[in-house]
Amino acid sequence: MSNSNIYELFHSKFPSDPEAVFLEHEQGNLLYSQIETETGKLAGLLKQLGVKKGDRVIVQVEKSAEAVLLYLACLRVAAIFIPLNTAYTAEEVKYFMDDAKPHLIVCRPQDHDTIMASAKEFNVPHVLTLDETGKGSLAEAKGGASIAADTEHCESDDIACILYTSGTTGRPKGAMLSHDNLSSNANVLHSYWHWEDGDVLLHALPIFHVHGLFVALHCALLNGSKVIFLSKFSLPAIKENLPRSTVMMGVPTFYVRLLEDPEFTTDMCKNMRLFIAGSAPLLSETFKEFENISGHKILERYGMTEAGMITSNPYDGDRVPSTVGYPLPGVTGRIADDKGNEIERGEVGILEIKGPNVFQGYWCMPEKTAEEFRDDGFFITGDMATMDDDGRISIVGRAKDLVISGGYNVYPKEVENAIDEMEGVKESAVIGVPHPDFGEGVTAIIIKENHSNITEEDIMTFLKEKVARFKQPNKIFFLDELPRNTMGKVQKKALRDTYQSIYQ
Ligand code: MLC
Ligand code: AMP
Repeated sequence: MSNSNIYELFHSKFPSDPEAVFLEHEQGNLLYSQIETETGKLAGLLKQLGVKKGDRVIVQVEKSAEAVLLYLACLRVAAIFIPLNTAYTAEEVKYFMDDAKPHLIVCRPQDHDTIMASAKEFNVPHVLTLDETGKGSLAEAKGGASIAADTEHCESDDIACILYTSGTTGRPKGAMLSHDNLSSNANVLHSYWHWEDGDVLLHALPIFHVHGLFVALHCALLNGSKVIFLSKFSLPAIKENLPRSTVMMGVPTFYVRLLEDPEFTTDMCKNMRLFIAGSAPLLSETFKEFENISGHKILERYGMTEAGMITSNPYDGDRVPSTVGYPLPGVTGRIADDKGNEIERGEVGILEIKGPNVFQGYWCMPEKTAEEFRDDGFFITGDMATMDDDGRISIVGRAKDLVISGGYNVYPKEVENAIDEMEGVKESAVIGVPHPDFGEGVTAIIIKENHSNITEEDIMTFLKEKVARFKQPNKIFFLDELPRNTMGKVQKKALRDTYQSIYQ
């Protein structure tokens, strides 16, 4: 019986050249020929710590080559890898610990004491540290571990990763992705985007979400490509490395920022084959301006945590701005009404999808999982979309109350819940309105309790400990009351209309 562990797929594609570079990073080069031994050592350490198949490993660390190796090592021992955004606060991390019940947490050295205290509370057996240069107690312990040479056998539906995504109720849900979810999507993207010999990926995304971890790294691994692995998005580093790259993936903010830079030129893109955008809507002005300056039509694709990549503009055919292209091979999409009935082509409805990329459900939340699937197995994305006669899809809005800021999802309910806990606040509404850099800016409208004199500053201070920085409002407004419809529901559309120009 063949092993469905996705590490085996990657391993089968490693270049035979012993000098082939996988990650070119600040500390040097990680070669493809080093992956097997280095992940073998980490896998040995994981086993020594008692991490078994199906055990959860939470990782909240800065981007580094060692963090990628840790991910691959977790795959090798068939542990369930749970990456967390480094912006999450200690309070947010506590929730994930309690929910996932990990066997091991790997965190930044500066977070060790706080994480350790929570780990004791939730009976997490082990906590190790890893910094941005690859140092920490993980590296020290790895030195003494024996190498695990094997890669654990996995069935196609065994869970490889859990990625947390917040929900409209404000309670994060762990989306379980199987080895087959990941490998089927990686294989499709690798061929759909025509990866070729000699491709070099410029990687500036974080590696705790689908885009930077799965879409970007998996494609490069399947191609045996070199990755120029930047610790984060920075314009000088991008400009320096673009001439040596052939593929870049980014959220729309990357492209907006490049366009604002007068030094960004056609010449800089002379070796580039493909610019890809996703995670948030790419404005058609950005698409057009980028084409004028770089000579490249950005290829926009659409996806989500629960399903990896779902649709893509074509590689050879028309890349049409403000559309996200066609369902990827193997994925079926339909535009449905709120009962799941398919509606006429061209009409706006909710996009529902089915395919090997669709996740296995939310961790320990069977009811929540059931709510998001139709009886015939289609997953309800919560995105409003249209489909042309030829099957091309455009995302035109969201049925779910969600703000996307710089490619990060912010669920208003989660921020409202945090604000409403504050003394002096009667209620709040959080909305997203157009923002020139982040696409949408998180904005809070607050109703104070009678006689309260809380200020914007008080609220920002209060939120600092509660929610990640990117979820905190960019602006706060006070009103006497929230606009409501006859059913008493807050009219967020009216609020968005009122505040739509505040960041312009
Ligand atoms: C940073 N800040 C943000 C922010 N990112 N605020 C709101 N939204 C964001 N996305 C805060 C910082 O903490 C800082 O606060 C201030 O804004 C200015 O920071 P900056 O230095 O200008 O921002 P920067 O660090 O450059 O980050 C911006 C960014 C980054 C766009 C490069 O957010 C990023 O890499 N985004 C990618 C997200 C991503 O990978 N999404 C994929 C999800 S997967 P202060 O107070 O310190 O000034 C998915 C599925 C799919 O969605 O389809 O792909
Ligand atoms: P996440 O849960 O972080 O994976 O975010 C997924 C959501 O991002 C989707 O449900 C969409 O709302 C949004 N999204 C991703 N790609 C695009 C895109 N190209 N255009 C519009 N929205 C997108």
